[in-house]
Amino acid sequence: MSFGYFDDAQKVYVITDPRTPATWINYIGTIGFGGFVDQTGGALICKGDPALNRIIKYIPQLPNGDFKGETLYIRIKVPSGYKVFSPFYVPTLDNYDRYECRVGLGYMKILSEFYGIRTEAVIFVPMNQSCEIRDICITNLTKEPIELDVIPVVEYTHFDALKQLTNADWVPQTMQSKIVEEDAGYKILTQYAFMNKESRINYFTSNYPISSFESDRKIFLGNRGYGIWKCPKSLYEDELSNYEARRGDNIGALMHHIGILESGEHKEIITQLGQAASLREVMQDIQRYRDPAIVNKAFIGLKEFWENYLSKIVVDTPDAAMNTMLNMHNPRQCYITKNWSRYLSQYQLGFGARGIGFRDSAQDVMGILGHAPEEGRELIEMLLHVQNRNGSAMHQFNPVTMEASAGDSREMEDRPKYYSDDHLWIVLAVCAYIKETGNTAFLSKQIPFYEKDKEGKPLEWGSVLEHLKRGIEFTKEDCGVHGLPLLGFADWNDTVNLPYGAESVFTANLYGTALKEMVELLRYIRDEALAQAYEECYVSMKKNVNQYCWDGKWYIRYFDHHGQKIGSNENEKGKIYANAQSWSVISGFAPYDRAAVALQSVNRILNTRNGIKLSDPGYDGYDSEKGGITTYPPGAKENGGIFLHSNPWVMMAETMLGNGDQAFAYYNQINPVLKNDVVESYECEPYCYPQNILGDEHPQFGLARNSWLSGTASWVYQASVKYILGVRPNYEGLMIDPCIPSQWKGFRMRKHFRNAVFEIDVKNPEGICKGIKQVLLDGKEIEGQIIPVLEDGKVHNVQVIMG
Ligand code: IFM
Repeated sequence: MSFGYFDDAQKVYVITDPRTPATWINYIGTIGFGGFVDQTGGALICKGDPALNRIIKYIPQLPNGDFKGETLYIRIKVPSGYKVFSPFYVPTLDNYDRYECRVGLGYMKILSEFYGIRTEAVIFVPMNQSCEIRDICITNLTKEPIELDVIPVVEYTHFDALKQLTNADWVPQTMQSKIVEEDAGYKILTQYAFMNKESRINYFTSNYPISSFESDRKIFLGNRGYGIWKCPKSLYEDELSNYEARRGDNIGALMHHIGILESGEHKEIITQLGQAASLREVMQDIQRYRDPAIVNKAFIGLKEFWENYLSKIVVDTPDAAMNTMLNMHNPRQCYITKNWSRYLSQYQLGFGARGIGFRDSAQDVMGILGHAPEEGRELIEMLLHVQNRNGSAMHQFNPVTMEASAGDSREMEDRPKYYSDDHLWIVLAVCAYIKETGNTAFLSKQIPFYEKDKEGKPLEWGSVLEHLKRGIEFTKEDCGVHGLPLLGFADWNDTVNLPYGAESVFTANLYGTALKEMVELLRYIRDEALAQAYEECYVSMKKNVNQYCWDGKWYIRYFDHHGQKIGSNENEKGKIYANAQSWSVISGFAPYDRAAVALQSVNRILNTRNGIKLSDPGYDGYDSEKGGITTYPPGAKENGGIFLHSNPWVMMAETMLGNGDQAFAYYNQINPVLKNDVVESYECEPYCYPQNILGDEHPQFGLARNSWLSGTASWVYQASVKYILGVRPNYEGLMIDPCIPSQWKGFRMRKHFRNAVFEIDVKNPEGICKGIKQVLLDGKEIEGQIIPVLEDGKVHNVQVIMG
């Protein structure tokens, strides 16, 4: 059973039933102002900081049919009074004749038909603006005139999202609303807000006369506080109470008497929900966005932004589901994760929960470099600001205050206070940025380290290159008894938290990969001495990994603080971990025969029809020495679940061994597009990757959770574009190195690269997975597989013959 379909031509996914198995969302705006909107029009909106400047209240844990954040009521005048319904289905849950929610690029468009009324609402945030627009068009589809009222409603939250849930006295005593009447007869319902200890104004208004309003939830719902959102008592009165709340649960409800809509007639109502330092500051904008033509222009501006973003890489492969993902949904998700890190989703609800994660964003950024490299650089710079002088990095931070924290390691007193991997990811991100842009000057840019003096001034600055070197040095000096990097609080796998002294095979491989990248970079910028020194570090870590970590059929994952192996055939549980296999291939540490055997073990033991499990078998019961991983039942999340983030690493490893058929099979089995028809058991959105799917040890095998903000987006995008399709930026040019399914006759890609556009046409006449016989650039054969940097602003033709 499906709940919608992909319309690639219109660049939307169309949800056709509002009762999706889980709430399905889309992001609007940016972290500057925005949030997400669900398929029933519910919304969570914040400005600058989802934790400390939340605007409307969205509690994802409530049942799907409950009001969340924002809705719209329409009421039809009938002889006995009013018939009230929501054209968004929630919260009135009426029977609808037609419903469609178009999940677009930065917008939601909900079209519904109830009781002969068609409502079309386009919900978006204009580029660089601090207001959410709902452009609502209401049409009478019946043959009779209908008299109706339109009542949009928002429910505010306290600005501190956590306090809203933990302090039920102070919070309601701070909530205050006021109505402001404009000269032109419009009204603006305002609500006090605060950001960074300064007072602000939330505002809710429309382009239509407001006859009355409500700002108190209790009065709106009625029945002395026992009213419900499904049928708010006050909507059965002619007018709302016009109450300006000075405490309590604040809402904004605006009564619009549309009057009589003749058969076929329509009316357009535009609502604005925004925040500003003062109304005066935004009055011009408020007035502008009352004009449908200006709103339409803003919507076109948003469309143009996305079209430009997506146009940088366009593919045409023999696989329709891959094309659907690569030409829209996957790069869109990369941009969303780049913007929101792990700061705001249905699953992550602000700083303290996660904020911007250092390792997360360093990986996310690599997913957008082909589309928006300079936005990527800005994020890289931000991350470097929270790198410590010793080279390690703060685990997460608030991008507004740049206040950072050591993440979950704060909470376990007896565990190390750093993560062994964070700082190494940034090496990969910086190298990827320079390969994409050629901007080696970036290496000299001075950026402060995190530590500050009493006045808040940085204690030390260093060039970007110096930051990278400190990261490498940190790991080099922080090794345990087997010469492998110490685990710290954790490595990429947040949930294995072993006491001090444990070593990480994953971090050893990540360090090896970072060293490989540094050697290549240093040779390019002609620092041969350091390149050689790093090469020696690489060789020595490779030796340790192969000497101590090969378990016969795969690599082990950790040594614990007693020197015992974890991820070994000797263990009863957690015998094998995927990352130790994929990354020993990616780092180049595994010799070919071991690499092949390790990947076969992954296939034999960890692969399922829904994706590759992170480890097997799952631990069954809490073990305080291992930590978080053992809090999950077997088959969930990191404990034997299908942790999607790690699947593309296996795909990449397979391409490195030339196994295009296997790499693509792994790609396909997690492609959300292909879940569209089985989505009832999968549950999450079929248009973006989730973080995890329950594994085959779990009774709900195949159920997905934690969609949108996951490193899966960036890595599947990289695995598919750079490794399966094999078009990879390099310092010298664009490497063409496909590793595709042998059945493919070829594929095409259009890629913008360093101020030129390349139309790449790959042909596979011999039905192989990997290998290049000939490359023609604008009709002339070139030597090797690297298209040189042309930077001439022109379109070039590249013909590639595999063989
Ligand atoms: O690597 C982490 C990530 O930083 C946050 N989510 C879970 C992943 C695996 O533990």
